[in-house]
Amino acid sequence: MFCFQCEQTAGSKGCTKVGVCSKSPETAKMQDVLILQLKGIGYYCNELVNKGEEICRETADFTMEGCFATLTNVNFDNDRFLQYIKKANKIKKELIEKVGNESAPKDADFMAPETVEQVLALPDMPNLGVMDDENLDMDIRSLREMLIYGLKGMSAYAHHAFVQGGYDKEVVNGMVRFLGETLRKDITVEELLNLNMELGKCNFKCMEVLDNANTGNYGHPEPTEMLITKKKGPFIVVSGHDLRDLRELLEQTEGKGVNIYTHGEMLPGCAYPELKKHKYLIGNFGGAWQDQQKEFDNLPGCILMTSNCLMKPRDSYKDRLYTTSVVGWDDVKHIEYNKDQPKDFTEMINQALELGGFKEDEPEKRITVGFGRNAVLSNAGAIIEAVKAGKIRHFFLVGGCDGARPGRNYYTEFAEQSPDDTIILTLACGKFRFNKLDLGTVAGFPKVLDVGQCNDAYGAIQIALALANAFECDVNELPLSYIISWYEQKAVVVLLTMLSLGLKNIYLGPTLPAFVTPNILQVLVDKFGLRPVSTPEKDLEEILGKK
Ligand code: FSO
Ligand code: SF4
Repeated sequence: MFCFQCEQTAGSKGCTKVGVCSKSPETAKMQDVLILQLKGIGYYCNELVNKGEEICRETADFTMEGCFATLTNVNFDNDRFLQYIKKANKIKKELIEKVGNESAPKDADFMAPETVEQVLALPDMPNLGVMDDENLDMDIRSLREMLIYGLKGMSAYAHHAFVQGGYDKEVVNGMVRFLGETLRKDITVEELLNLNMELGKCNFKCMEVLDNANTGNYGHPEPTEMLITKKKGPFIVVSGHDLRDLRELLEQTEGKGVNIYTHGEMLPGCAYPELKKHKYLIGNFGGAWQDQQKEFDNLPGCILMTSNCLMKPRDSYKDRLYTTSVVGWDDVKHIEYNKDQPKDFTEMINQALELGGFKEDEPEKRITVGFGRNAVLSNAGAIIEAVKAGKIRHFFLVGGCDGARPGRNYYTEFAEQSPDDTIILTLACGKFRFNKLDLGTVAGFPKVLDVGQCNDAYGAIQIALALANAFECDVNELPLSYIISWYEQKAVVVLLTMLSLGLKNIYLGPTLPAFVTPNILQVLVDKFGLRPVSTPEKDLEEILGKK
């Protein structure tokens, strides 16, 4: 196996024996095969679009779901991958019948064998996996993989949008075109750079569609105080990003005496009016994803993983863990997706009741969440005045993924050391590094404003654009800096979106992606002012000293 798609990749070079994330070489092979199939599907779908025809909904759904399943910490179940591989064969066959195979690039028409053993026995071949072709220029490989990882990230957002009624043709057409382009052998660095930027723009649209689906279904997040301590009684912990799953679970637990805690990236779900109206959505349990094995150990309740990040489950809670949607782990109970019907959570609810839950209440602690774009911009007048009066000197968007590697204390220290007249906007699970610290208020606002999940980068960008408009300046002239932490592929596509929108001087950490070669890094530095984080002291001085 060779995988270097995430930040924790072995030795900052690549996982070759087993994934640091626990991905086995077998699962890695299944994923490589599926990705190769999806590249071909992308190519034929794009041909269909070029002929003026539409991609059918089933193919679009499948492409997003298949790609999402290969994202870090999502699916580790080889049998589930085999199902995807078989379906990919079927879809591709139909597509070839429709559009023909005359000018297809090599391996677009690749059909995979249909048993796990046969897939695993496939020899190394061109186009399969990252190191498919020894002679490929490393900068081309770097940008091609960046495009593929970005596509995995966008597929996750598209999938979340699709299941909530947010289907968008522009996003689907972009997805298949970019997938198909990754098969081209004659592609240049320049073309790949442009494709990455186009993907960034396409993902902005995708995040907008998801934002509209979320706010359309559940209303705009509003500042809400959430409990972060345990309450007596049976409970279910819901993790991941899928708000539809949270809603369906809340509807099905109504009146049953089961408390619902959000976990990880589900935390912002507590702030949506149509979700928080359920009074037994009582709070948030635990911290970021990398703490789950410790936090779930012997948990007297059930856990539902609706998307990433899933870690290898310990035996002490494997029997009470449930996956749904694209998530999977061998021997862990899986709740099937019902296209038009709610999922059936009965077994999990009954098990939570049997387990009995926490025995007593912990002393209460609360944090405030729910500063989505609407909540922040409804205070735009007061914010602008506070900036003009010198009460707010600078904004920092400190957001992105958390992770297990040392060095992520940077983000905690950055938040702690940021001066008292600065505000921190935050999003995604990186916020758990500092969102429970009491950092006080600035000009009447909490110092830390939680904008939401990683996909709410859309909302954060809207806030920046609205402020630039109000101050009648370019967005890069705002007193606003981006301090981004990355871990998996959604962070890659969000970064591409920020770059494609012309946002400059982004600080990226805790380490730079292994898939970015020195030459490509230099392009990103020269063109976009992208820079690695150094120390909080130095970076704060550099940023604030400049102003
Ligand atoms: Fe975190 Fe995991 Fe949202 Fe990521 S839970 S690391 S960027 O999957 O998706 O922030
Ligand atoms: Fe390694 Fe990350 Fe790939 Fe897992 S997803 S195999 S940790 S690079």
